[in-house]
Amino acid sequence: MNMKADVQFENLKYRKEGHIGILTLSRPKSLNALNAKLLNELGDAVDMINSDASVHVLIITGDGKAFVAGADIPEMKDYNSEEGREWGELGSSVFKKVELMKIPTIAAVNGFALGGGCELAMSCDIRIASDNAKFGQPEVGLGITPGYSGCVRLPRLIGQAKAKELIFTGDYISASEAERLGLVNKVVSSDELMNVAIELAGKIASKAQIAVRYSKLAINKGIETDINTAIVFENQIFALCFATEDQKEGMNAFVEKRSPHFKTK
Ligand code: DAK
Repeated sequence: MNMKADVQFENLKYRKEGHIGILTLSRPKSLNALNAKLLNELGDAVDMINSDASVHVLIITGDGKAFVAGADIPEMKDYNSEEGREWGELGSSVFKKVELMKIPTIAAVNGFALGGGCELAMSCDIRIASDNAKFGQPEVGLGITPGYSGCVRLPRLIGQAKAKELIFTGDYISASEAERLGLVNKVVSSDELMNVAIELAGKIASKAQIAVRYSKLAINKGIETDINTAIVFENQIFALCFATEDQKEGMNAFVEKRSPHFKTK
């Protein structure tokens, strides 16, 4: 059992390295399949991390040979439609929480990212994959559709045609193919995965955090809305930066030819 503050987890491990939070999904005997217990814990962990101002970037990864091999098939197989609805709402709300975290999130995909696992990775801002990772939305082979935004996020990331091919066939793709399609940012060896993810997180954590978070907000809102509204929103967000100490510090440091010391203020 892993314990942090007053939150206890059975299926998650959580640790911090400086300003970086590292959350590991840990049901390795079931390839970290998402059951109700794990989904509830993931939601609690996100709440906990959201309330910790010292965490600037979150990395989500998996224990063992999978990132997440999907939703827990034995757990859901006998659900009636009401139970299926409740369970679907639980997962959707947790994934939405991940997407809406104000801090940047990085999925360090260490193996299978299938179904709900691919959807969890897509709920993160950036995906780094190990070269043995596999991605796919195999739901139609189980008689269901992707239910945690696969039909929504995958076409936005890789385009409709490829998303439809992957979802209609249930085929798995390699990490390098996922990189080629724009589903993952970078592929590295398994040994290097966490180092690369931590290095990337560290680089982000060294910048002005309010500006990083505003940028995330402007990108996410911009994608959801029409271009003119998105540009107005971006302009408002840009203007707000001038109310921060970090903007003064960043620009003064440039003029004074020194490194900035940001305070997230
Ligand atoms: N659920 C539960 N257990 C799983 C699992 C899963 N998704 N995937 C693997 N496991 C378990 C296996 O049953 C096995 O357990 P034991 O038999 O040892 O007890 C253990 O993990 C190791 O798996 P394998 O022995 O199969 O390992 P292999 O390396 O041979 O194969 C594999 C790895 C990933 C290719 C294979 O395990 C596999 O095909 N797994 C299923 C992948 C899959 O179909 N995933 C998609 C699940 S569907 C919804 C929203 C979302 C969803 C549904 C509804 N609503 C809004 C209502 C999401 C759906 C999904 O994600």
